[in-house]
Amino acid sequence: MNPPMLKDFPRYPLTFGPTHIEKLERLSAHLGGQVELYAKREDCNSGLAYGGNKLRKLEYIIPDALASNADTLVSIGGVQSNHTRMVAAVAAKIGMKCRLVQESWVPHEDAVYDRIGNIMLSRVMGADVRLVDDGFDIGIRKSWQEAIDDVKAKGGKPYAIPAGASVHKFGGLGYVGFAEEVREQEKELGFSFDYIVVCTVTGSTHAGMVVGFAKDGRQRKVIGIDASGTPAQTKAQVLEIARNTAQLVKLGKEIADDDVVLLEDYAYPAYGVPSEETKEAIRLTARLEGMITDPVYEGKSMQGTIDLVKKGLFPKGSKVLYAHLGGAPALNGYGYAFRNG
Ligand code: 5PA
Repeated sequence: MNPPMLKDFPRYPLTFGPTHIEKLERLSAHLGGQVELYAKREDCNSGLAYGGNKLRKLEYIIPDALASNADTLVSIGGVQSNHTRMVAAVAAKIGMKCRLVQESWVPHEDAVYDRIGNIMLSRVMGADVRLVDDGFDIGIRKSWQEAIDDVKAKGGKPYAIPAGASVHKFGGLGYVGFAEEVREQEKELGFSFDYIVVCTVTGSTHAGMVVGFAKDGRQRKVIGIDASGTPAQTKAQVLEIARNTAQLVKLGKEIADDDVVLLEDYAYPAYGVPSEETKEAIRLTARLEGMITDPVYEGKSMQGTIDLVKKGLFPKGSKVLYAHLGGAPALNGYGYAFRNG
């Protein structure tokens, strides 16, 4: 059943159901034990090609795709995009074709970067994968428009899904549902989370959470960790999606500029390129918790989480929920960086 805020929207189930919340006991203790860290495992949310945050969003987009009588899902991302892998999986599951534009968003060289991990999975699932030489940009892209036109020219019926499923009219709904789900789980746990940490790039994950948590006044407790390296554009996109989504779900409250908290300190040196500190955060989380994060997104938000605990940003006794949004397949593209562990 849909949560109350989403009762008016059709949902096509792609996930197992509510995602598990687990305490990161050893990581919390390692960081001094003053703050309790928990992870909500969006990375294990489905049997579709390793799952991840895009499935929550696509659950509210696919009914529209089916109603449009399309036969081809068309989407876009970087070479190691998790989002395009998820679109390929969903297309396979619902029996549609899939056309993917994979741009050169990441200044990263690894001999097999375009052969393994996410892009390999998309190819295995039968997507028509096209590599394009354009650089990083979270906005609407010419290459994507051209792919849509090309599908049409060849007699197909495209259904267009933008980068990260974010600036789609229903792109923010899935993570409104996340907030509603957390509220239900908090009743069972017997406590509420003081902060929620989320990795932010194309914006609809963060935006949906802002709207969902605005219902109980916690939107500023959602701490976005920018991994785009273009935080002004990302913040503007989060705000726009949050405002559109608030209208759609009839939130009945305005979303203020300051409701979007986006920390810019962890995206360096560039989108898709891990810093030494990001790599350290990935190793630490893997060695203390057996939990795998990636160099593009979740490793950066984990680095941010660890740094904020160390700096004392979270008051003593705080309960912090780290949203683990998936992305581990991309780790394969960084074999050289982790060649010694
Ligand atoms: C992505 C996105 P948003 O794009 O909704 O802000 O989510 C950021 C994010 N964590 C966080 C993981 C594992 C992600 O994959 N990935 C994009 C992709 O193409 O994969 C949209 C950029």
